[in-house]
Order: sequence, then structure tokens, then C-alpha cells
Amino acid sequence: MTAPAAPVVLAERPADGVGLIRINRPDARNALNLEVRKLIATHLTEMGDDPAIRCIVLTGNDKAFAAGADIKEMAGAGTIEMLMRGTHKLWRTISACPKPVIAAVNGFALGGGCELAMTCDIIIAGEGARFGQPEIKIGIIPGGGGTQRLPRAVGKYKAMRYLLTGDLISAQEASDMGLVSEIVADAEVEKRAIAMAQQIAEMSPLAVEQIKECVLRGMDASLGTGLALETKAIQMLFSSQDQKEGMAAFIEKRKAKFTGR
Ligand code: CO8
Repeated sequence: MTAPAAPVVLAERPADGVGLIRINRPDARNALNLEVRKLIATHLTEMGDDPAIRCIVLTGNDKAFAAGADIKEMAGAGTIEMLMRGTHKLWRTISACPKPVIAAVNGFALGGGCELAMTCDIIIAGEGARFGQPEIKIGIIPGGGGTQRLPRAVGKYKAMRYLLTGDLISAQEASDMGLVSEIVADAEVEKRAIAMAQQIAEMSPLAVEQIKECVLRGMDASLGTGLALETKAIQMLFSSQDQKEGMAAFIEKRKAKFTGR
């Protein structure tokens, strides 16, 4: 009898306050088929609702974060079938997650994989990571936000250069143009992402959530609207116990203990 196949997405709790979602289709370079997309969305929703988790890491394996949407699964699909699959909802699940999501990227983050990383809030990449939007080479365009998020991250001219040629982007180039938060040795990527997630998990979850909301909503708004949102958010935090605890801890020269109240 053959052993049951491992789930294509695994959910783990590597440290206090930290959830980790691991894409697990090594034979297909972690290509994002429908099952993977649905499971990522399910785990993210559950972790987003779980008060014991304050920051989430999304990762793949040493060869691939994700090599894009599953080309074999969509090669024969028509318009209505693509519509019915509703895969665009996955991306909304991530940006709608109130908690920060850190992409820990080793190997290839291509097409939908690059878009998945860009939907996260922080990107930690290994030195050997390769990003890119190669859809142009297979006769389509990015469909998970690449034509919108890449120019917002790196500017029009770099984005056009990579979207129109499909050339891969080295970790160093990605970092230089603002697509990566931090580069570390390949073997350190997951460890570093978990350590950063733990650091964030120790902050006030109320303040963390407000920062994510202000940054994401502010990027879609005018400066004036974004600043007004920020002002309301900081004023609101003065009703929290975490604000009182954080400032008292500073004055008493001790480490603050935040409860999210
Ligand atoms: N889809 C399906 N299978 C894949 C994919 C993929 N994206 N990427 C790799 N695989 C499979 C290969 O077919 C191969 O399978 P098999 O062993 O059965 O032949 C296996 O993974 C290993 O791949 P390689 O032998 O090619 O491995 P290499 O290490 O030599 O190369 C690469 C790795 C560079 C990642 C290469 O596989 C590659 O170029 N992959 C395709 C990358 C790509 O074009 N990505 C974009 C896909 S399209 C997309 O993401 C658009 C999103 C649109 C969303 C629409 C929503 C509405």
C-alpha cells in the first residue's frame, strides 16, 4: 500500500505568535494549482482569525517559492472556466489578512509566485532567489496583480523592462530596485523570516494591524486621505491598554508586555 500523499500546503507554528504556511509541491516547482491556492487562502483565513497568531510567514522550499500558476492546469481552459475558478480571490485573502504576512523566498518566485510574494507585506529573499513575470513568454500577461504591484514597487521603467521581456530578476537586482525587504544567505531565509515574525509578534497587535491598514489603504489614496487615516489610527490607539503599557514600560526601563487590548 502506498503512503498517502503529503498535503500540497502545510500549516505550522514554528514559534510563539507565529504561523507558517509552506507550499509543498516540490515536483512541480511549487506551481500554484487550484488546490494550493485554496489551501493557502484557508490557512491564511484561519491564522488571521486566531488570536494566538500575530504574524505569518509564507514560504516554499529550497528550489522554489512558487514557479507561477500551474501552466498544465490552465493550458486548455477557456474564458468562462478561468472566471469560474475565481483564483483572483486568493490575492484578496492575503491583502485582507489583518496580520502581517512575510514571504520567505528561496529559488524561483515567478509569475503568480512573484505576485504572491508581492501581495505579502515583507519579502525576505535568499541570495540565489530569482524573481520575474515571465508570462509574456507563454502568450499571456500577469493575472495576479503583477502589472499593478510591480510598477508600484519598483517604478514604471524597471517594471516595463521586466514585464515586457520576461527576464528573470536576481535577488540583488530585486533588492536594489525595492522589490525585496532583505537578502540573506539561502540557508538562513526561513530562520530570518521566523525571527522577524517573532519580533513583530511581540509588538502590540493593535498597532501592528493599524500600520498594515494605514500603509495598504494609504497607497491607494491621496496623501491627504492617507495622513488623515493615520491620524485617526494613532488617536484611536490612545484608548488601548497596549499604549499605556508601552509608554509605562519605557519610563520604568523594562520590556513591554502587549496583550492586544
Ligand atoms: N506550471 C506547471 N508545472 C511547472 C511550472 C508551472 N508554472 N513550473 C515548473 N513546472 C514543472 C515542470 O513542468 C517540470 O515538471 P516535469 O518534471 O513533469 O517535466 C517540473 O516542474 C520541474 O520543472 P523544470 O524541469 O522546468 O525545472 P527547472 O529547475 O529546470 O526550471 C523553472 C525551473 C525556471 C521555474 C521552469 O520550470 C519554468 O520556467 N517554469 C515556468 C515559469 C512560468 O512561466 N511561470 C508563469 C506561469 S503563468 C502565471 O503564473 C500567470 C498567473 C496568471 C493567474 C491568472 C489568474 C486569473
